[in-house]
Amino acid sequence: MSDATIVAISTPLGEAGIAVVRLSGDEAIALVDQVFSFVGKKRRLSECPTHTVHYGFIYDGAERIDEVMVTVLKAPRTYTKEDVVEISCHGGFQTTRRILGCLLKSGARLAEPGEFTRRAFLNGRIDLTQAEAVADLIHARSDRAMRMATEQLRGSLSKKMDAMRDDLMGILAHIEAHIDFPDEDIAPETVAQLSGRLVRSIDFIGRLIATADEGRYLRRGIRTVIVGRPNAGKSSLLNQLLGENRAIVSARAGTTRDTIEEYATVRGIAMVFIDTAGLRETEDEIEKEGIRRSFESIESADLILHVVDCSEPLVEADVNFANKYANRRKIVVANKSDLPSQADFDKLGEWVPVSCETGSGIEELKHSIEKLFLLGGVDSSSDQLMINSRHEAQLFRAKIAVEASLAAIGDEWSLEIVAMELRIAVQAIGEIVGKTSTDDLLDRIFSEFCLGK
Ligand SMILES: Nc1nc2c(ncn2[C@@H]2O[C@H](COP(=O)(O)OP(=O)(O)OP(=O)(O)O)[C@@H](O)[C@H]2O)c(=O)[nH]1
Ligand SMILES: [Mg+2]
Repeated sequence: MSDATIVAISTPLGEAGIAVVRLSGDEAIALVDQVFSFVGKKRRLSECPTHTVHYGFIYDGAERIDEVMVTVLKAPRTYTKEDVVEISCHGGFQTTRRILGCLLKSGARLAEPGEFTRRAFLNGRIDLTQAEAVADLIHARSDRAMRMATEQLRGSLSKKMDAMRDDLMGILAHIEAHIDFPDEDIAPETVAQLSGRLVRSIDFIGRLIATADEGRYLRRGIRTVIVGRPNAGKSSLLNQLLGENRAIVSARAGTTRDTIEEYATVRGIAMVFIDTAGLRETEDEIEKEGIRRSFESIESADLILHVVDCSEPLVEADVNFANKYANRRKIVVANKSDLPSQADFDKLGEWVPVSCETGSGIEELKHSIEKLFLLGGVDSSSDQLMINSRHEAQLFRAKIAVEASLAAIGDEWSLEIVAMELRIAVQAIGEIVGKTSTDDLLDRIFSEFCLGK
């Protein structure tokens, strides 16, 4: 199966100026030769030098389908390290589908999502963290997310993993040498020196694990739920933050029944805003379900924007809500600041006065959000490395194993235990870059890619 020549439309389906149909595999050039003809002279793509572009037509039998530019890329200096051909054609549902159809008829197989990148990994051009960075780059919704992905694609995470793995393997070799010659005691200064290296590894792994949260925010966006009592102005706030009239706003309490999710970038940070149904006691079945969904969104949110109407006196329900979620990342939005204020909101925690009617206070609110997630976190200008949840799980395994080997070496337990734990750590770190990987793991990673990548 992996030997087959694969083909896919690599650009989004739809109407566009151009689209690209891409092939990879031993037969890629020969297959395109069957359907492509040069303008004027009789030539074959297989005779053309690598990394060249050619003008001509695609034929389905005798029928001319499209006028195209064909790029010939011969192994190994290609995306997959295999022969690759890219056909730039007119972007349109019909042209791209017909060209794809011709190539399938000639014997190419339709690529699975991420299969081009999977081949780049299997053929050793990139490692797993770099393959993941390709997906991160495609999905990046902010400048910072893009910079992080570019950095990882360049191999900076791989280099750090390899260096740490090498160091642990060096220690392991040392320990194994002593296991092979049990008569010689391991010298105390050697134990001290090896312990020092283990402590440094643990510290380094810990610092990497600490980047997981921010990595998640950058990749998926900060999930921000907008909650509060009916009519507080939640939907008005969503519209203000998005800069468009996305949600229905009305003076009737209980307008929003279902949750509404929208992406936006706030000061370079990718955010997902979720407008919810106002929280209150109700007998209405639909509204009840809406409120259940509001609470569900709160559970999975990274940030809670608790909207209160400052023209009304503070009510018990808002105080209870604030107490219930006191240990969550939360900002109280005191809305309707254009009206005379009735209350003091200090009881609710950190609050920002805002008017969704005039737009005043919105910039201050954005600043508070930025502060909550960036200052005190990782310095945004220096290290762009941020791990993902898969890396995090492996690093946890590695950290526990290195800690166990450190305890064992210190307590002069059997060196066998030290060696066994070190092997677990080396294995866990190796899996991050894909030194060892199962088909299941690869399926999981590459299924998240788009078709044609
Ligand atoms: N004066 C004033 N009115 C506002 C402000 N923000 C919202 N409103 C009004 O308050 C009412 C309710 O606004 P919505 O945004 O629909 O409130 P909501 O919290 O989404 O309400 P539900 O969906 O019913 O829970 C509307 O009549 C808005 O025009 C504000 O800053 N100042
Ligand atoms: Mg609403």
